[in-house]
Amino acid sequence: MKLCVIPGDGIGHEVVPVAVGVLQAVLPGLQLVFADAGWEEFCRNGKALPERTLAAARECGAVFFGAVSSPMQLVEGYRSPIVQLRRELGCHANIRPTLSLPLASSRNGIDLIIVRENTEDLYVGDEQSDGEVAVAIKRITRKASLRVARSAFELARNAGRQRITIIHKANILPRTDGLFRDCAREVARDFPEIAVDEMLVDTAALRLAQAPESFDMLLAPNLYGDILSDLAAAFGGGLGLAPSLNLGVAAAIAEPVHGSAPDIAGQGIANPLAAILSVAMLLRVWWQRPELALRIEQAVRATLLDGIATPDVMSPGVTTQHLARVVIERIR
Ligand code: GGG
Repeated sequence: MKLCVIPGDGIGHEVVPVAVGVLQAVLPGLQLVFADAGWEEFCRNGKALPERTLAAARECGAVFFGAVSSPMQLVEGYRSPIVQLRRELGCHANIRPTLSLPLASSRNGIDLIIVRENTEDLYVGDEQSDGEVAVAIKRITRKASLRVARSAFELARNAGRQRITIIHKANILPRTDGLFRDCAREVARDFPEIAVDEMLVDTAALRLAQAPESFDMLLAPNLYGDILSDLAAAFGGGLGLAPSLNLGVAAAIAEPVHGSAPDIAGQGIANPLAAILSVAMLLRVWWQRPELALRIEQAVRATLLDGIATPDVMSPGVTTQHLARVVIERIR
């Protein structure tokens, strides 16, 4: 087993090494290949995703990506390395669970998964501007919509889930979002045991804010999935505890949902649990080792139950390193 480890920017350098330590506690034989990507790498060498990093990721198949700080304004030659990496590795589905956790969550009873299409929609950033008019292309294809829907329904079947809610805005965007919705409905016919409903994205945002426990799984186009999953994460204890897995046929990228958090980078207080829970997803879904994933998840839960967390969850909190050490002790 080989893992390509890309810490990226900011707190990626802090949470990724400790999450790798947790992974090694359950998988001691794991071979690691470290690689660079991100804004810091772009500033050093002029490429946010160097060829050698892409080659290492392709060779390993399993990738662990930390965080990236893409600039808020146009920088010639720069493209988001994580968006490129997801596309280059064909990771067409982004799986983002939110779970009520002890100590951290503001509500009980939440156990939902958002499956987000990962390769197209406005999120690819296909923009043009002449200074007066700016245009972004929202491209939705039948192929990508069917592919992500099938992954979502297969995941639902394997995880024993009951219902998938298809998210769209087809009343305003009947061609693009309508196509996404119709493809999801088409795939749903092959999974009669899973109930299907649909919801406009604005209604889904309201419902998520009011009653997140009422959802089981949500299937969404790229941009809506990005936004709704951050909203859902607020109930799971915030972005510091929100894991994700980018899933493809030949590769998977485990990736905490949070970004590089420049405001706290370098202080040693970043919450490593999103990164730790992301590698657990890699174990469960990609390496098909659910028993090892469960050991990590139970250790995280036990740590929180003991009242140990970083400052984003409680005050005074412990350091990143301290929290990871406690999780490893609970695993052993
Ligand atoms: N770990 C996910 C992450 O870094 N999120 C921030 C993000 O994706 N920002 C957009 C970008 O920098 O490309």
